[in-house]
Amino acid sequence: MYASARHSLVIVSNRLPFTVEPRPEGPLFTRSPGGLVTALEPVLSDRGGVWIGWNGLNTDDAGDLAGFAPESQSGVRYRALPLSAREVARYYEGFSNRTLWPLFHYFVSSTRIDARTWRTYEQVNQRFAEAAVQESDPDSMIWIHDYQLLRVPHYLRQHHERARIGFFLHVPFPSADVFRVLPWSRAIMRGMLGADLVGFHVQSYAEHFLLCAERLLGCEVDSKAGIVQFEGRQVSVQAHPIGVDVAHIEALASAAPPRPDVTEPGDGVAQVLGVDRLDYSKGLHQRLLSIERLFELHPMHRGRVTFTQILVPSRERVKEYEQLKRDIDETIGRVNGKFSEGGWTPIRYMVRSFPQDELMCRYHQAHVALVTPLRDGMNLVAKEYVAAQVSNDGVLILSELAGAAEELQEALLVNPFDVEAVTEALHSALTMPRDERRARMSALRDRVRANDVHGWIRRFLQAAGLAWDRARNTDLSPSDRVRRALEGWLGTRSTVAVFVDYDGTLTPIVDRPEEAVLSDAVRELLEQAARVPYLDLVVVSGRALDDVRSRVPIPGITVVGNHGFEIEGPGISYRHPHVDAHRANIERAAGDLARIDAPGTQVEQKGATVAFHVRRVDSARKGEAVTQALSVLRDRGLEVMVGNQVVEGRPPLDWHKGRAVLHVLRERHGANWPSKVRVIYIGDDTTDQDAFRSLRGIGRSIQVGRARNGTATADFMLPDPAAVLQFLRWLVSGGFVSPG
Ligand code: GDG
Repeated sequence: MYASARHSLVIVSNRLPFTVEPRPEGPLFTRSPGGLVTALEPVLSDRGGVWIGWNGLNTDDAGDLAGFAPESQSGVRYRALPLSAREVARYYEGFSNRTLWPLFHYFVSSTRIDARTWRTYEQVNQRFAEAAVQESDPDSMIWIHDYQLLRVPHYLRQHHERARIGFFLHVPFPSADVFRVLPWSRAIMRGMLGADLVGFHVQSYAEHFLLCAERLLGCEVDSKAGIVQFEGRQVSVQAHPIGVDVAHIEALASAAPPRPDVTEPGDGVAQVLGVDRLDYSKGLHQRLLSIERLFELHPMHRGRVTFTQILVPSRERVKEYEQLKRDIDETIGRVNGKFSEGGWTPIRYMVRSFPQDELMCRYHQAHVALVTPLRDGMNLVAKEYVAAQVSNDGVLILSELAGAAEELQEALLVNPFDVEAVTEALHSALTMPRDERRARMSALRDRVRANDVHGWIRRFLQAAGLAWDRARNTDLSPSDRVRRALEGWLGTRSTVAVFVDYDGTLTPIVDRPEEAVLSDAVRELLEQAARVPYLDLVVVSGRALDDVRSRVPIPGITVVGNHGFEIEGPGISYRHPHVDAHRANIERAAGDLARIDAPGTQVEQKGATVAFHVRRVDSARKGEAVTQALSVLRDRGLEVMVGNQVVEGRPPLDWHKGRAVLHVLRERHGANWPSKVRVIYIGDDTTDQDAFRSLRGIGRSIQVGRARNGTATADFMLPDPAAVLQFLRWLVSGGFVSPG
């Protein structure tokens, strides 16, 4: 039935698809209604496999029953993961529902930050992963669902590097600035990135996630392709909007009695319907205020419109939900008290669950559906209402902050916080001509039909299989390799000192040295780096100090110029004590070099040192020009360095970039800096090799591009400045800081 049917399927979700009630005659299992369950079970039975989850009881109250699941039915096995009362309180009610749920729905101020609940969440996620390992074979496809299990992919990957893992988030993934409020945001990113495919309802959630991978972990990200390079694998990140079981809903709705037409005055009472889990994200309070405003601003609807709200109780042990229920009771009482007349009550209110056929019948009967969550991953009620409009009638009012709004553009889209706008949308819906209703609804129905829940499952599993193939077929990118090698080492000190060369490392090599300017991306990153407390950033160059300063005008960054003879930065102002004694000699050498007769040469007088550039000299004459320069510099008693398209003369003092680096470290962090600081030096030039040598064993060095003399003295290699940028981005992101 499904394309990737050859591998057995393991579904891992917080809840199993049934409730259990202890009864004296034995436990009573009641299957949960809902399209996802009915759509997944045939796939499970077809492929063979198991569904792992919690059965809703806890071991303290229910003992062994908390680990109980019904016997296998039609080839589907369930495995119940028993949780203690304390685990339920901390993992489920705590971290899942008091931390992740509000944060992911942008209720930042209601988000609890509690390290104890996080620890339990970790432990329970680990147990889910262990159960999945036990229930799967090496080829199984493991599909993990939702925000309660964000760390499970990581634990599974740790156990089995080649496991096939898909993860789907049913709630929104918030923007990076909101997500990083969570002290464990990086651990959660690593958790989700354990999967081969990370799926979201809509593109904007996928985009938020990709940005977080880049910002928080410093991963290389291809946003267009939806690929994150993570620990040597390519993780696919995609939008897979969930659908509903359209055919089933249509069948139930078609069996319902026809809906009365109420377009003309005196036709009867128009029905407006709301169906939600009792949750503060669903915008219930604002919705009730919109109903109240409707009867105030448009009295023509009094006696002619009834709003029915169905509320399914949920998370009753979480305090915020009790308060919400009280507020709703109060508001409904007030509105009904204000407007009820004769036999008419404006708001009808039912707090309980209905059988699915009855619910679909109510959808069908409703002239208008009011779906106004303040934030919602998708919102299935909107799609179910559309599917139930078998006569292509009915008007959907939908929050633009629900994921469903991305697909259901023909609905009346509203901002759910704008009470009067919702009121006006209601008025338009109730007075909308039939032609417009039909035009909108038939377009919506086409959309909902094209992506039903069966298609969703098929596409997700196919995409997860492809993502697994892709993840396996890649080599590590160079900067990933370096990161992986340094990750553990970096995480063990509180400060990281990063020395980075300028030309050829931060900027690509150009023909004229004065044209080497920082790109906006590098400059922004360095500015960011300068603000990161654990980073000590130092730019090192053979250029004169003032020259480097003017190219890197970023306060807080230390600059080493003239191959180390000049240093300036917070708390340091250094000039080699003997350098001035050689100044006149350097000037004379510069004069001699200027007289070398070869078009394209360029002499750079840098005060403490002098450089003779030959990049633009015709290749036939280059060798001769270099030989002449070498003899001029030697005649002047200077130490000579041959770099990339450049010959340099400097005072014959035992001083170089390596010694300058050690000087900076001692000045800044004290003589025992190696016990406090991790040091990385990144450079492309021959002169950088002095620093590589000085740091051997006490720091790590990275050669950019091929080493000029062919001997690699650095610990690692990066191909070019673009890879350096990626690597620095990762350092700035703190991606190596250990989780927890
Ligand atoms: C999460 C995300 C995302 C409601 N009352 C009854 C009943 N229901 C069913 C509805 C619908 C489901 O419950 C509610 O689904 P939603 O999508 O509206 O919301 P959440 O529960 O918050 O679900 C959400 C969803 O996951 C799927 O990915 O869309 O954004 O928050 O199917 O029909 N069903 C029955 N009786 C009721 O009284 N039988």
